[in-house]
This record gives sequence, C-alpha cells and structure tokens, in this order.
Amino acid sequence: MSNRRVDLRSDTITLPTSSMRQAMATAEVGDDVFGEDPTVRRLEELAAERLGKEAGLFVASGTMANLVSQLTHCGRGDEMVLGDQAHIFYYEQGGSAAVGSIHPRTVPNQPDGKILLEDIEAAIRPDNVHFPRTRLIVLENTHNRCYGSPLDTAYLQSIRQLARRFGLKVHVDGARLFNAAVALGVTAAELAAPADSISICLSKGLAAPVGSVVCGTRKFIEKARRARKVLGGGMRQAGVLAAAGIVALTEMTLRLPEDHATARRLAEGLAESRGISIDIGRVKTNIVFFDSKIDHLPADRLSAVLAAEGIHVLPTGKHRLRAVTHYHITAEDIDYTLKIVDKVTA
Ligand code: TLP
Repeated sequence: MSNRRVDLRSDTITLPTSSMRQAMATAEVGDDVFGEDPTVRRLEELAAERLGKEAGLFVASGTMANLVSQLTHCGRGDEMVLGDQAHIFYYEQGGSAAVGSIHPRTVPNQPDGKILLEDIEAAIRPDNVHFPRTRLIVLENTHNRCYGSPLDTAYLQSIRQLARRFGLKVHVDGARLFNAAVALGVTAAELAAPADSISICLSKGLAAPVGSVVCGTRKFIEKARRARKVLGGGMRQAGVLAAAGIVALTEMTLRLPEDHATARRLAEGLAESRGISIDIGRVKTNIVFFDSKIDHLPADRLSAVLAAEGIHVLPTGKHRLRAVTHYHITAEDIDYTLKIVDKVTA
C-alpha cells in the first residue's frame, strides 16, 4: 500500500508558501486597533486596489467577513435576500440571526449559483407594518455548493440595477472571487464593481494561513471596523498574518489556472469511472462534485474507503462528494486518485 496522501477536502488546507513565511518573519508590525500596523494597512490598501474599492478591512476569516458586512448593512430585524444554497445560510451557524438579529429570506439558487431577478423582486417587502424591511441582497462568487460556479459581470450588474431600483445594498461573498475572475477571463475589480461590499479569502486557494478582507467605500469600512471590534476581531500585531496575505494577493492569484486544470482532469477522469456519476459541464473552477452510483458505497462509506487509501474528499450528501483542487495538488495526484477510485468502485 502506498503512503501517498492526496487531500482534496478543501482548498482551506493549503499551507503557507516559503515566501509567505519569509514575509511573516520580517513583517513590520504595530497595534492595528490603534491603526498602527503598517503591514495590515498595506494589505487592506492592496486588496481595495485589486477590487477597485476605496478601502479594505482585514478580518480573521470568511465567516467574520460576511458577518461584519451583514452587521454593517443591516440593523436588528432587517431582512436580507440570499440563495438557499449560500454559504452564509448553510455553513455559518445562522450567525446572521444568532448574532446580527438579521432575518434571512432565502430564494432558490439556480444550478449555476445565480438567483433569479424575479425571485428576488418577489421577495422584496413592501412598506407595511407587518413586514421586516428588506435591506440587502447577498450573492456568492464562486458559488461553493453550486459546483464552484462563477457569476458573470452582466448578471452582477443586473442585480445591482435591481438593488438600486429598490434602495437595497449588495454584498458579495467572494471567498473564491479570484477563481471566478480566472474562469471568466475578467479582472476581480470588474466582478467587484456591482457590489457595495465584497469579501475575499486569503486562506483558501491563495494559501495564506489566516484571513479575509472586506472591501467597500471608505464610509462602509469605517462602520465595518466597529462591527469587527464588537465581534472581538480587533487584532493587534496582525501584520505577521497580513504579510502572508500580501504574498497571497501578489503571487498566488496567478497560479489559480493550474487548480482549474487539475479539477478538469479529475472531473474528466471521474466521468470515465463506472461507479461514479458526474456532470462535467458544471465544473468551471476548482470545485468538483460527484455522486457514487454504488449502492453499498454511499458517500460517507466511499469517502471512508478512499481515506483508507490516502485519498481525502468530503461527503456532502447521501451519495454526493466534493473534491477541491489547490496549491498542493498535482496532475500526478489526480491520476493516482483516479486509479484508487477505479480500484475501490470496481
Ligand atoms: N468554506 C469551507 C467550509 O466552510 C465549507 C470550504 O471548505 O469550502 N464563503 C464561502 C463561499 C466559503 O466556501 C467559506 C468556507 C466561507 C465563506 C467561510 O470561510 P472561513 O472558513 O474562513 O470562515
């Protein structure tokens, strides 16, 4: 048996690069709550510049970035419209309601991660004493649970127009925004333009150890900074972390096409496997969903059998599994994975 380990559970498992560790060791730092950490400020400016926004705010995680943004846009009892497959709705412990007293109104996500304009419009509340007030529309780009689908600029612009028509704000969970930019052949700033606020994660495909950045207008970020503080997210000499984030934004976005290529290689190989069903047309970035067709190997069983052979994927439904490609996954890892999948499903 081989000792090879191929970890496809998530791109969050990526380890900092040697140039990140170097930058972290030599980072100039200060107390960021006093606004005195030059490296954090540099990261925030760089992220804002990349996204074409006025200002940025460094936060501990994607979950905190989303919660800070919601708290900044919405008050107690306000409503936000979002897709029923949104990470914010599915995987963030209901923090919108639990912490923010924000009422989530879900509408169906389409298979490509979009939510229909007519569904949003139908969900917007008229002014009536019985109803909460709709304040915010939330999108996710790329869309994790919808196969890592990227949302294109034309769609995002149409959402912005709808939001403006009803006096609403738009937040984009852009945890994997740079993957979307690569897949669509546009800049991250083009995709960010229709958003009032947008969050990016540094510690997924970009391999930094910690952190996300929220970007928006200067006024929005000033208010968001207060929301971060009340959540306990005011960090002190955080420049040691921000230094890795700067490397993530300057060096690691450039190599994301490699992850999309390994994801495609995996999807095409899985499509050849008799025990697996997969819709390869839906694989556009670094996330691959596939189903087990074998009765005695539902998703949790198949993932356990694969793990015993060194292949780690996530079961996400009764028959469904997710594999995510990233910095540490090579074409050889994919070929090995396919060999093992064939062996255990034969
Ligand atoms: N996603 C993780 C898990 O939570 C499922 C993963 O492995 O994909 N937005 C999106 C679209 C995300 O995919 C994630 C993490 C987050 C936000 C939250 O980021 P963190 O984990 O930094 O709080």
